[in-house]
Amino acid sequence: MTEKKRVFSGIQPTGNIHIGNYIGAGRNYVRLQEEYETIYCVVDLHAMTVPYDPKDLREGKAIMARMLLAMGIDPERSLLYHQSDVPQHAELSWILGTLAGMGQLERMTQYKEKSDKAGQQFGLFAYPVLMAADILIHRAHAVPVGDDQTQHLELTRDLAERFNHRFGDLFPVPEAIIPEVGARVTSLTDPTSKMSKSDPSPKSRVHLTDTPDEIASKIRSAVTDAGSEVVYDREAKPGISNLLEIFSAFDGRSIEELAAEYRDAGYGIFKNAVAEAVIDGLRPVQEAYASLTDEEVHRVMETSAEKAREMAAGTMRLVREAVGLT
Ligand code: ATP
Ligand code: LTN
Repeated sequence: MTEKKRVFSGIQPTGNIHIGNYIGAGRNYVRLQEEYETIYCVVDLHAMTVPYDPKDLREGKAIMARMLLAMGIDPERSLLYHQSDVPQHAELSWILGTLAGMGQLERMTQYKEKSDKAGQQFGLFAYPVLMAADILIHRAHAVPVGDDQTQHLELTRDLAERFNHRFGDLFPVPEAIIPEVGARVTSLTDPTSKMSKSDPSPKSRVHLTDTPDEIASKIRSAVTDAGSEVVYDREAKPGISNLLEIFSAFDGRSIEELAAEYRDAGYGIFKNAVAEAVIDGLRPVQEAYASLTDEEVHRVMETSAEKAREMAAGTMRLVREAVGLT
């Protein structure tokens, strides 16, 4: 029997998860369980790199864990745990930090964007190194993420190669798994910028916990483009194109098919159809979310963390040996 390849991904417990996170990353977490050995992590240490309130972090962790299970992460097939429960992530991060170049870290787009708001602190600067450690501690082969994480994945690959070259082949060089449709869902109020948890306007995004009325109202008021035809053209029609991507992600039909069907329907009818697809697509997730108990969620997180610690300790034994610590 050939061994299954391993997938790892992380998601921050900051703010309320939105359909961009779901389409860009979360849905792939669920799908990949069919084919890969899958490990998912609520990256609470990463969430501390921007100003936050400890109470919100505690709540955010519980909500995110519950939401990931509601989406369909199956504890029989996947590990799902909180990053800080497995101390080897931080330990490996230190070692990888000795291989990371300052210049490369200074060029990280996310660092440049977030340090404007969060201040220039070391945690935010070192963020991508910790992300590399998350992936490499499990010697993962593939990492499902949205488009915005490509640069961080590139750094992870560089660090893996640098480590292997210097200390001997230990890490697979991981590939990003980026969806063809929905890798960069954009804001409903500004279709040229990314849909983001940190956007001050809640109307800019649909949360997975929004009621059907809220979803319909946000999609109906989404900023659209001049003209009246429903066509897919990211440059000329960013608003309509974004809605077509969201529609296709939830409905399952291709963008071409949907654009052909709604071409002359008018924006109003088109938006109602998009809203309906999102409401229907989120219903099972919302039902599962409501029916999970805190105890169930807690149990999964604890059991998985225990297994993840064992696996991570195995990698650290090899790393310590390779770098000369033992
Ligand atoms: P923020 O937008 O506040 O920076 P975030 O939502 O990007 O936060 P995470 O929660 O860590 O940060 O993202 C989880 C996953 O969702 C990542 O794989 C990321 O690439 C993906 N993702 C985030 N926003 C989008 C988006 N608008 N479209 C597609 N994928 C996205
Ligand atoms: N940086 C990612 C979250 C993240 C991650 C990871 C993703 C932290 N560690 C490991 C994949 C693999 C983000 O901001 N979305």
